[in-house]
Amino acid sequence: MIRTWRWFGKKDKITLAMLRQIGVQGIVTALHDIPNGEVWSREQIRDLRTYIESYGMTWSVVESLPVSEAIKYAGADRDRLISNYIESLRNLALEGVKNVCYNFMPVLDWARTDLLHPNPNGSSNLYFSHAQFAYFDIHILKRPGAEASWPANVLAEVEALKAKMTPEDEHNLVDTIIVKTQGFVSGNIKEGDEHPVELFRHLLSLYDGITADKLRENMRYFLNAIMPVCDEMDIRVCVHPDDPPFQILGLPRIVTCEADIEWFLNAVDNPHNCLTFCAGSLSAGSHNDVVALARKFAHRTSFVHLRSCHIFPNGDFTEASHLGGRANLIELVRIFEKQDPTLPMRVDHGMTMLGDESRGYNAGYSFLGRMFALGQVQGIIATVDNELGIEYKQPGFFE
Ligand code: DNO
Repeated sequence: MIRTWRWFGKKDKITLAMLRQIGVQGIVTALHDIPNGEVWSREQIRDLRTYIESYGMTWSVVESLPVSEAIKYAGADRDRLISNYIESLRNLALEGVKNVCYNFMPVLDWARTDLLHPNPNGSSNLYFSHAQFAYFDIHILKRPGAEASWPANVLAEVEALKAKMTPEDEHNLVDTIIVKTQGFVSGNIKEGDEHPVELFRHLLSLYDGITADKLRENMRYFLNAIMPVCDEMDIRVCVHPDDPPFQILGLPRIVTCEADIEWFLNAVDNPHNCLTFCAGSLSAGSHNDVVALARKFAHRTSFVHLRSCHIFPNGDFTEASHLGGRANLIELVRIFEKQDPTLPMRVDHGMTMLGDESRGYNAGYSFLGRMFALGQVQGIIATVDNELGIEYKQPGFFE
């Protein structure tokens, strides 16, 4: 697999010169400054592409070309937004960038409740607590019907939390769930937005009456509309699974399991309609056998995220070591390397360690923690390549 790295553009504190030293071959990025729904011009794309190439790397994958909410809930201007999307895809392809990740999660992209959950070894990882999330849902967001949507054991934990949550804890929980995890992935709410909770409530209301089936129809409509440009320009678009892969906040989520993946691949049965195989997101659901999913869907995967989760008995999950957890990265590398050794792969998230915490990196996107994980994954790839008789080259060394 091609070793890639999610990089947030020229303002990223982690520079391309740094990435070159640690074996990164390809870059995963987006035009983060362009507002959601606007066209990415050819010039802007070229500028970033040539900058990446000046460091001897290529722009391997776009993550993400965001799908506007109105496309997901079928708002009045969805056709205009889809035409803009098509134009951006064409401009990307004209500049040679032909692998494009997106997601179809309504309102909230990925969800976590703690960004610095301590590990026994003194580092920290991201964490999702059902009770904390339910507390946010019931007592902060005050979503109608929220209480009825949580099981009794979680409600009991929420009651216990109620006795000890301070206003500061509540502020941090809001910041974690709807601000810090969202803004930098082109989410709806950014640092500095006023009244994030009110804004969030408004966004949720846009989905009143949108069932999972309606959302599926809207995804099919979107995919059918973009396939012609993908066919013409040979662009692979790859949906990112929902993270976590279960329903939250009463919103439908439709890329969570084997049946869901099968549905969207068959609904628009075109080799350009692909999957981002995010082992981390999929492994956060106890219903998913990640290795079995990889075996089944490797042929329609155009981008791989390597990460692994550990699920606790109460359903909470944390991000595990890249060599541990439920995902079995060693077997995944075997499957994907056999499928196509040129598939772009990025190490997803990593421990926050050895000072990462004070450097202001985006949540989950530490430098030392991800570098550590990339070192581990490069070792797996080199070993698997040796098993398979594929030549492995570590870039950046005299041969
Ligand atoms: C978080 C990521 C997601 C993902 C996007 C893809 O770290 O897993 O934000 O990149 O949803 O569109």
